Amino acid sequence: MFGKLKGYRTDGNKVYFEYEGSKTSPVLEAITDNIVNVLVDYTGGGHRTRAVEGELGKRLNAGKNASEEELLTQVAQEKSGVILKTASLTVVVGDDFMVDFYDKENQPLSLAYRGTRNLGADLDKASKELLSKEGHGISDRAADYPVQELRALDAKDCIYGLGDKTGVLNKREYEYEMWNSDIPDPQEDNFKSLYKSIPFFLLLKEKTCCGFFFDNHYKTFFNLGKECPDYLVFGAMEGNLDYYFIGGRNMKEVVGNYTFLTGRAPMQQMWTLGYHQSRWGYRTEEEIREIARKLRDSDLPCDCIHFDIDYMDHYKVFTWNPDTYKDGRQVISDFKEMGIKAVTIIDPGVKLEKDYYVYEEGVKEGYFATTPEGEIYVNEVWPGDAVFPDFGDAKVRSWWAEKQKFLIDLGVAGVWNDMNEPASFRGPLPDDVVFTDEDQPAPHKAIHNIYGHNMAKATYEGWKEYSGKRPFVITRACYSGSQKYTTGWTGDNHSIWAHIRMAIPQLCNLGLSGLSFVGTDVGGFGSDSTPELFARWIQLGCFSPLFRNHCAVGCRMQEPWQFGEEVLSISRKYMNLRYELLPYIYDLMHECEQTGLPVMRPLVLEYPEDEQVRNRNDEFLLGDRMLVSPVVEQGAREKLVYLPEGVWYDYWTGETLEGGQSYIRKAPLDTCPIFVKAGAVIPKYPVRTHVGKEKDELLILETYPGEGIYTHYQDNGEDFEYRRGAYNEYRLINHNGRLDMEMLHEGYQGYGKIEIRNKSQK
Ligand code: MIG
Repeated sequence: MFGKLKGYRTDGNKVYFEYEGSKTSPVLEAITDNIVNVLVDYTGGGHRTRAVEGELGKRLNAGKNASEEELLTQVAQEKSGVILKTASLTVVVGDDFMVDFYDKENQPLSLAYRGTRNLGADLDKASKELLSKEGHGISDRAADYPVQELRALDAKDCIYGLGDKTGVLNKREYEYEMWNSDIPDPQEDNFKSLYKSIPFFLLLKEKTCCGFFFDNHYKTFFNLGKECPDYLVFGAMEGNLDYYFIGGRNMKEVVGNYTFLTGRAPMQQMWTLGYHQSRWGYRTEEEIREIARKLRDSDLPCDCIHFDIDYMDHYKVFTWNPDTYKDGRQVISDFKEMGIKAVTIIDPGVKLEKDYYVYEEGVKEGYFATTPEGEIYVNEVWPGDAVFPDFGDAKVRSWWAEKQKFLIDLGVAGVWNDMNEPASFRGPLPDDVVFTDEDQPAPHKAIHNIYGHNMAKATYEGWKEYSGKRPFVITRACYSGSQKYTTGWTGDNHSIWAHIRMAIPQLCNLGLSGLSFVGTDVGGFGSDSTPELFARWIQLGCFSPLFRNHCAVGCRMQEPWQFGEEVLSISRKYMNLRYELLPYIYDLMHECEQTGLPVMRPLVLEYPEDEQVRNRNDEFLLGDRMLVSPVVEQGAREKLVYLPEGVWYDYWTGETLEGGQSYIRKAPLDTCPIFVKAGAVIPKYPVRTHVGKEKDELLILETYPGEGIYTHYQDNGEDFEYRRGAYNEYRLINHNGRLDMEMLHEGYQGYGKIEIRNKSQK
């Protein structure tokens, strides 16, 4: 539809193209050496990015050159088209706005698709009606989206990322939509969307890797070789074609560059890495106190109990139920004595009730979304009729930020944001409900996918300002870039084997999508767990960045002691192991803040050239040196484990195993197979009931035979002092168990004692 390329002009790092068949001039802009933005400004509004923030985001949204540096080393017309070069990329732009990306060795990273579109045949209306009588949902034939981009696929290409989607790790051959959705049915592989919209994917070819971030927060579509094996297509019904092509020398660098653009998850408080206990349906203060007592009496480590909607007065946010939970103050301070923090749930829906302060304040200031006629828009959620804060307005965000004081003053330690798709009981919010998108009104359909993002941002800003600590926010809905503000959990899974299996690719893809600090509801949210399923899920939870056991009211109770002695002791074993591994996981979070690399990694991220790992759904790496291969099949007492190249040690037996092959490993109910790479150093703490009990007295360094370098990070685990230099960094060089230690940075009190433990070779 663009036709022949007529000409181009440059403006700094931007190149505008003119086509015979199109009034809009597409623009390419080098953002860094490795990131090129492609914009076809159909709306005339330019960029409206909410994912890229800070100075970069401001410049993009203002239509200015994103970078002041000269990034384009060459722009020249040649036979094949206009050639743009940066220090790392070559881009060729030709007729019909075909854009090809190459690395600096001229290896193709991603080429435009030049063939015809294969839309296939559509069903006629009568057949559709007949099928729908028995309840078959017939999805529309892949629409010819007005905003779309087609990229060529080679036979071996794999695709990863896209946030929290269900199904397998490699998204090639599948189709997805980005539309934040709360669907209570058990999530299946064929679900097109879940709660989060992260329109970023990695395209891994045999030798190269690149990424595409389609920054359009209307509903967007991704068909990844399903429509036709020769191409992938992403598109939208509205908005702009506004995407970032992201290069890098390998998969890790592409993830790094995506998170450079959209931001990296900041350090969390150390205690947030501990075990969290939760349930919807701790109906009274007495019930929740009993849980805390039981945790301690059962000798289980725990740092936090979550207060679900039960604690609120008629589900009114920023209130406590005076009958069942009093005012919260006493229970929170008693928990504190026990080393247990309280995290409370906060939904966006504000109860429509005269004289309820949150409602009255919002009405007075005009903080709620309205109908196109200007009346406050009402739908139903837990409190009954409810209204929706307009988080896209900075004033509303400051108000919401200030509301957090209510919780902070009571001693609450963090906030869990739920229902922020936003979910609603009386049908979905209509497309035209009026919200704000920063500087202008915007219909619901334009802001839906960033509603959770904006709510999390408001919450984060409130906690940052008023608590003085690193804010701990957990969200259900979010968008690209939300990792700057919040951690996440994967929503309402079920206590079924299919869902413990799903957890691994889902968490791995979230990590590749920038949201590193994530977890599933351990044990499963809906349905009833079995002792065996729970034991296996605790093992997986032990290695998930966020380790929270949570389940739904009405389902089988799911605390570790509900399944008999054997499962209780298995739970204790893995919860204790989690506490031993805290400094290792903390180091990974520090690495994540620096580089954007996730804590929990699919094997393909570390070994992208190994074809054996490109479709590996049932194991993962914690960092780059610990491989976890959980059992996710009922009845299995063995596990087929694949180890990538190199030498590995069985964590439990010490046995040496040569990589590049598979092994059948014993996995009785109390064993989750774990392997550590030769030369590794794993920092550990002694087992403790909660973080902060014994303040960093002893550090254990577990060394594995071989050569390796490891950097260990230490700070106060609480606030932002580390950004002013209050941290230590130790460089540890492992020569077969002999450790050389060097201080790379010294800005915090050190350990009382450092103990080296050589794991010997068997
Ligand atoms: O639809 O607050 O995903 O974790 O326990 C129910 C009650 C609303 C959904 C969340 C779940 C939470 C539940 N909430």
